[in-house]
Parts: sequence; structure tokens; C-alpha cells
Amino acid sequence: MHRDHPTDEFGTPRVTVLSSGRRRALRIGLGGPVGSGKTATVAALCRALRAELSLAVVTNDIYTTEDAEFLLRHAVLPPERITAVETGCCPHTAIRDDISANLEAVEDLEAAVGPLDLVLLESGGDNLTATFSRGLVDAQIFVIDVAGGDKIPRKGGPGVSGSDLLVINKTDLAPLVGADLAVMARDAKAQRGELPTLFCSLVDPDGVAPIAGWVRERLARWRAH
Ligand SMILES: Nc1nc2c(ncn2[C@@H]2O[C@H](COP(=O)(O)OP(=O)(O)OP(=O)(O)O)[C@@H](O)[C@H]2O)c(=O)[nH]1
Ligand SMILES: [Mg+2]
Repeated sequence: MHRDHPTDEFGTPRVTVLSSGRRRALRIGLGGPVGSGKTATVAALCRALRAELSLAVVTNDIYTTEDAEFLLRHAVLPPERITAVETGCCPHTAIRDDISANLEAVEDLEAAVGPLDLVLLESGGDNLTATFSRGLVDAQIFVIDVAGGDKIPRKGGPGVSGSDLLVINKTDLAPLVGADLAVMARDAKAQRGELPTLFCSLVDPDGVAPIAGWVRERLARWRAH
């Protein structure tokens, strides 16, 4: 069953204020290649922000609920704030084409544990072209890592070039794989223009701090508009 989700001409949901009169939660999507660190970023963001914000998470996995189970096992949020959407075949379909299961998951979370300030939606790992529908998320973070070498930003693709924030994760591995972070920064700039890029290592206990800062800024803008 699909609920009606009207969007404006840019695909942004028109309903941003709930029937209670409160502004709905900001929805941030996290996409990126398999294993780049999306779940690690979600976990670290929850730990960094959960004392100051009311948070919930939706994960998208193909055949399992592994990412949600990881987040539950590590107790980054109370279990009732974490929902897994099993996408069946293609995670990018669920976040880009038929977004209804994700929208329902977000609305059910808002009804069950709201009011919420922020919902993080993780896409199942995919290639460089999987991006979120603007009808599903208000902003998207694309997570890549340095482990495949320093060529990924140069290859471009909608996630690298058009995401609201590009995260280049696992900088701790750069010396081991011979990745040149300066080259990655230059190529990211060439692809993204003024859009921001942040380097991080999530094995550093404070490694998520710059990403958490960016999320706080987006939330302040969301509340102000
Ligand atoms: N060395 C290092 N390992 C990391 C870092 N961030 C994540 N990892 C590890 O990378 C592996 C994959 O991380 P995940 O967070 O599961 O990646 P993902 O993008 O969610 O993966 P999928 O959802 O399967 O696509 C895990 O073993 C993490 O512990 C980092 O900054 N440095
Ligand atoms: Mg994951």
C-alpha cells in the first residue's frame, strides 16, 4: 500500500509541517559504494548527536537486515528508533524510484518515537550512480573511501559530483594503499565546485566531528527556512 506523498516541481515533499504543527524531521540520506563506511558513519553520528537531538535511522539492505543489526548490537540508539527496509533486489530503486517503503518507515518512526529532529537513511552499498530521490531526503551525504586508491573522485558520477556532502573516509589507510589525499581533494573540487568535501577516519574516536558539524549546520538551516 502506497501513501500519497505530494512533491513540488523539484521533487521535494510539500508537507514539511506535521499535523501537530511541528516541523517534521530533517531527512539525510547516506549513499556510496559497498563497504565505504556508511554504517560506520551512521553509528558515529548517532553517538555524537544523540544527547542533543531526537534521532532515528532507516537502513536499506538487499537480502538481510545486517546494517540495522550492527547498529542495534552496538546500541547506538534504542531499538525502537532503528528500522530496516529490505529492498529485495536493488537498493537504488528503493531510494530513487519507488521510495514508498522508505517514506512509510520514516513516517512510522515519527509516529512511534517522535517528535524527531533528524532521520538518517542509509542506502545499501551500490555504485557511484545511486543517489537519493529529493522526494525522500532533504540532503544527501555520499561516502567513498581511500582503500580503492585515489582515483574515485576523478571518476565522477552523480554521488561524487552532486551530493550535498562528499565524505572521503578511511584516511588512516591512505599510506597503506598509496592513496594521495591531495590528489583526491583536487579531483573532488574539480567535480564538485563549491559543494563541500570532508576527509575523515572513523577509527579515530573523534573522526566524525566534522560530519556532525555539517549535520548541525543543515539542521539549523532546515529549522530556519
Ligand atoms: N580502517 C578503517 N576502517 C573503517 C573506517 N570506517 C569504516 N571502516 C570499516 O570498513 C568496513 C565497512 O564499513 P561499513 O560501515 O559496514 O560500510 P558500509 O558502507 O555501511 O557497507 P555496506 O552497507 O555493506 O555497503 C567495516 O569493517 C568498518 O569497520 C575507517 O575510517 N578506517
Ligand atoms: Mg552499511
